[in-house]
Amino acid sequence: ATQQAMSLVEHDDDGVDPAFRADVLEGLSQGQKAIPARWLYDAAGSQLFEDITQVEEYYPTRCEREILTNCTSDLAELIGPGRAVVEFGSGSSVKTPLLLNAIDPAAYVPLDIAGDFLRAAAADLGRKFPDLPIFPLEADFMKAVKLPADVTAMPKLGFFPGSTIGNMVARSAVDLLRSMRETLGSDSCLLIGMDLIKDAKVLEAAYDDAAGVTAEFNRNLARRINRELDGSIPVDMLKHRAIWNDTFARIEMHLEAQGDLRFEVSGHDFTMQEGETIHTENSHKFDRRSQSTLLLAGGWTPKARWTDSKGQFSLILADA
Ligand code: AVJ
Repeated sequence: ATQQAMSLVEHDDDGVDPAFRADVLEGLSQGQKAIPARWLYDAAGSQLFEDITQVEEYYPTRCEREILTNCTSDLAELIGPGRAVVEFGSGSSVKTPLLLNAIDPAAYVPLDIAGDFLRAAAADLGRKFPDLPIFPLEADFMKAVKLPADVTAMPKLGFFPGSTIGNMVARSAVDLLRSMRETLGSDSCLLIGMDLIKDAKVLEAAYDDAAGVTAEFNRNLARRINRELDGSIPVDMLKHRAIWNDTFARIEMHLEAQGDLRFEVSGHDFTMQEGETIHTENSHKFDRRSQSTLLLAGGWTPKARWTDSKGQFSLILADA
């Protein structure tokens, strides 16, 4: 049974999250313009991301699904039944049934910042699992969250698939892992997807697909700014770029000005020179050791690890 979604997200009278306006105005005022990646996920952006998971070049979703399909008996054995599964950034929850079927949980708490998307996905999952109590929570998982009272007594399993942890620089990733541990408790465990370092060509193709879906996903951020923050960004003058940064072991997404631009956002003037970029996302990649280091720094002890048949992606189970 799916409960009514609770919301921990603020909205102004005009329906805009004030943190969005603050992040955009501050981010566009910096030398290297940069906007935090989480603002890519409004309803349109969340849908575009779902479309990305279907394109040939974007391997992570496929690989993670392969892993989840093949490790179900391991998961049943290592995690066991009766846990409350808390999914951070649940999105469309397409991978969730694989996990829920494997471990027989007592409750499911999907947590996402895109409220409408969250509600639709939770209702959908409720139809697939009619006997499972579902408590959707509209929240920014970067902040510590208070879980619904109904699940506080249950042991928790955090589920953080998709390598979303890779969106954060190490220091924020460690903060997040620590706050997850606080949210979930000291008898919890965490099942986390982490993408692996590989050939730069493969990575750049995954983040700049031939059909241009990722480009639309990136440009949607500029459209969202225009829509919600009364902006005049000439979206068609921004080119999508996906660049492998080897020093930081990450793919970076940028929006590059195709000419000298001037525009307004919320009554503030901004300019971009031709070639200047807005940095819109980092997607860090890992190897086995950097994964362990990050998890341990965040308070989690790796316990089991699986990769797909091509060794492109990994799923890790860790104990609090
Ligand atoms: C949803 C954060 C896992 O980094 O691979 C996909 C987002 N950005 N293509 C990723 C994304 C461009 C995705 N995560």
